[in-house]
Amino acid sequence: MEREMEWWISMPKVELHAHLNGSIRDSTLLELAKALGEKGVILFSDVEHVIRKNDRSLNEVFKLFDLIHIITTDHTTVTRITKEVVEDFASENVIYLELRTTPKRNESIGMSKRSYMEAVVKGLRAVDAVDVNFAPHYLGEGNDICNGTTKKKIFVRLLLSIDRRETTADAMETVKLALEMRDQGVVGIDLSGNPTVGDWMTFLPALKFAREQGLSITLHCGEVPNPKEIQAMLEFLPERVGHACFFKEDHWENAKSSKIPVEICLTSNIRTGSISSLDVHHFGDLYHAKHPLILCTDDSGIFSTSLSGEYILAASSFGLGKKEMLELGRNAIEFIFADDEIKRELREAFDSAAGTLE
Ligand code: 6MZ
Repeated sequence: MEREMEWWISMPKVELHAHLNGSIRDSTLLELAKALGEKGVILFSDVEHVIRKNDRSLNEVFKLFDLIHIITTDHTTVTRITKEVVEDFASENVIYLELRTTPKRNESIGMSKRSYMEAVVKGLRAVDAVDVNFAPHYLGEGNDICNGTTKKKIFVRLLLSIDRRETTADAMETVKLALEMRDQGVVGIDLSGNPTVGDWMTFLPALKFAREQGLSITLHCGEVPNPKEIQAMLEFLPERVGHACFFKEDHWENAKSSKIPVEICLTSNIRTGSISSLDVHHFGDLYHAKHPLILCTDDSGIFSTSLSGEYILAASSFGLGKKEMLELGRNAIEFIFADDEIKRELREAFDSAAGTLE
């Protein structure tokens, strides 16, 4: 059993839908909450049970995010959690990670969207357990030797998220920041946040501008039933969509004919109740239709999962073997927002893993 688990952990993987503040280690979150409790900023006992709770509705998830943001939004903590999140993904052999986060402004502590993102990049630089390639002109340490063994390597690219509570001007500021930070590994824009809040049209000008300037775009789409919004989002032709839980027949026809890749987050969809059970999850239909899809964690901290765990869950729920899962993982390379040179390196890693299966 343990050896079986080891195989899934050692399998190379590509993670394309992971929110920074949703991927924090429980132990770190509790430690930070305790410290703020001692300072009297929050009441630790109120927070502890919320953090430890496992089953939560979509609305409860967003209440928890508000709490997490109080706990984590200072420069030092943002740097720390970024470092830890990258280390955690690398430790389960994620070889390419597109990490997304919402740049935040908090004037009371001198934080701007830019300084928030600088703290994130500082976190990427702070990782030393693995070799992190995070920028296009990265001069890697390549075969750096650590304790006599070659260091593991992970490619990390960043997506800047627009929160659905934001204004058009906020969204535009995020897109401009993304453009300015392209040389630090920013490759795209994500639209996320509570799907019951905000109007898609608010963000359209900023998203159009991002596209004109060459950034790739992924949208949280159909996480709640909202047929008109889903239709409008699909017409925008994003490079990828996340979730797609409440697509109707005509949405699927549209998404399939445009071949829009779907980021699938099984545990998240079940925990938030967006999908009632795995046997009716759209993964099955999409997989058999050979529609482009990518298995992702969404919020590994909040939902107590890992990417290896998501692969095991998909394999056991949909009757797929290791060979098929490795192929599924390899296909994800085609939908990353980074350049062809990286794709080539990633393919090589998958092909050598496939070689050990035969
Ligand atoms: C929509 C989500 C999400 O950006 O502060 N986020 N948005 N649906 C989801 N499904 C469960 N999970 C996370 O990370 C946390 C933020 O990511 C978005 C929300 O806006 C949340 O506040 P960052 O690093």
